[in-house]
Amino acid sequence: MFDDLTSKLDRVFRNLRGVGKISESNIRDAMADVRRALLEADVNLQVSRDFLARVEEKALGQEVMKSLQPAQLFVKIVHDELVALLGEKEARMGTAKKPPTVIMVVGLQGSGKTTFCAKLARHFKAKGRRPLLIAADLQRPAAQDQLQVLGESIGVNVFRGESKNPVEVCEAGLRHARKISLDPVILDTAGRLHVDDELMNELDRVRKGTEPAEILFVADGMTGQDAVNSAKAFFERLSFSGVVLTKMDGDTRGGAALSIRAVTDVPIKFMSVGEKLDQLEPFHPDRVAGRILGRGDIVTLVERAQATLDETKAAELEAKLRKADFNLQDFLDQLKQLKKMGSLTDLLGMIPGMGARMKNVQVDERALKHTEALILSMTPFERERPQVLNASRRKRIAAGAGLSVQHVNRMIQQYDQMVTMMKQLRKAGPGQVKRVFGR
Ligand SMILES: Nc1nc2c(ncn2[C@@H]2O[C@H](COP(=O)(O)OP(=O)(O)OP(=O)(O)O)[C@@H](O)[C@H]2O)c(=O)[nH]1
Ligand SMILES: [Mg+2]
Repeated sequence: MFDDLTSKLDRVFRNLRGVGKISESNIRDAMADVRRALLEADVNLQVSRDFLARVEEKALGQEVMKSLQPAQLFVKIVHDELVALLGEKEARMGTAKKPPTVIMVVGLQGSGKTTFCAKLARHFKAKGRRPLLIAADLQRPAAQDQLQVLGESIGVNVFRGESKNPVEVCEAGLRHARKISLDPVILDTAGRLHVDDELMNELDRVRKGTEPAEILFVADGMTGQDAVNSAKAFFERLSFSGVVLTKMDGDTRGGAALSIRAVTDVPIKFMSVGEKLDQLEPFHPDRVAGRILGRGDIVTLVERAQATLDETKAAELEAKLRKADFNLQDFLDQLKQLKKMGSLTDLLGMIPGMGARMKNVQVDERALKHTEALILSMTPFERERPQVLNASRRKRIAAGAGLSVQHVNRMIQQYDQMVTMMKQLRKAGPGQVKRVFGR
């Protein structure tokens, strides 16, 4: 997802880090590079202009140049503005005052409506609800069968009407849902290649007949600005309440994701990331921004560091997190620093590449004390060069700390794992993000 954009932005930030002392012209160069990256990602021109203006205002206003970590602060400004662009907070789904809640799904042909309807039904079913899918696409002969097959695969009822009129099918389906208490009711409507009056009139009639609490517009994330244009056209006729971005698993440049919210002012509610029915995610603007920046959630990590440690310590921590060749003394220091900031497992989860790997690594208080005792019983030489720790040295260290050789071995193993992950963090580029998030 966003691989290309991610690597371009990464290059901008790296360049900025590379210059010794940052000047206003460095910032302006960086802005120009960000601008190019956004345009190449097919972000709407006006959206991109407004975005850059806000970043520039903050970057020059917040005295990025005078800060201890100018490049880092610049990244944070870009991140915050990306989050704002993507919609700030996670948007909730509307519910009807009186059940069932009707969710009408609309969009262009092939955008992924039917697949999304099934995913959404699965999502609600997993939460203990009893959804009903209504096959209201009567345009294509196979459309109802497609929904039926998907519904059966997830054990969700699919309503197919006798009528040839989608409005009547929806109304009959709704009566059926009321009778046997199914909720929510998801309407899979027909798509067209282009927005036309016939389609819009039909959708409008369905809307009047079912009074949906939510109308979700499904936009093909692969199509960039085209998705934005069709969203605009749909919105004018059918003021929908939420956007769904599909095919975000593909090689999407990011244009649709970054522009659609700003252009329509409607929140993005879900993101589809594959053809399988469990590949649906509620849309979290902050996490998506983190992914675009190829950083897992390291921004939160740095913020937390800033809140807990002083600025110099935070800078040290950042540098060390990015440095793969740190020794056992650093290892101990980091464990102690990190401990101050909150649960270690939680923190490690924010580092790209760490979360999944650290699952089985126990970093509890007691282990921390052991680690400290073991490292203190080493000579400075051994702390600098853990590779010299042969059997007899390990035995001596264990005895010195009042622990067993197994403790030493386990500690070294953890250290090695951490070094490996630090290396991953260092090269955390787009490929990495893809691997970490599995898409
Ligand atoms: N890779 C990927 N493919 C998807 C995703 N969502 C849907 N698709 C595929 O896109 C194609 C079209 O999906 P449909 O759900 O049939 O789209 P639709 O909007 O209902 O199409 P019409 O009913 O013809 O208008 C199918 O081959 C889906 O498997 C996604 O998130 N990722
Ligand atoms: Mg369909």
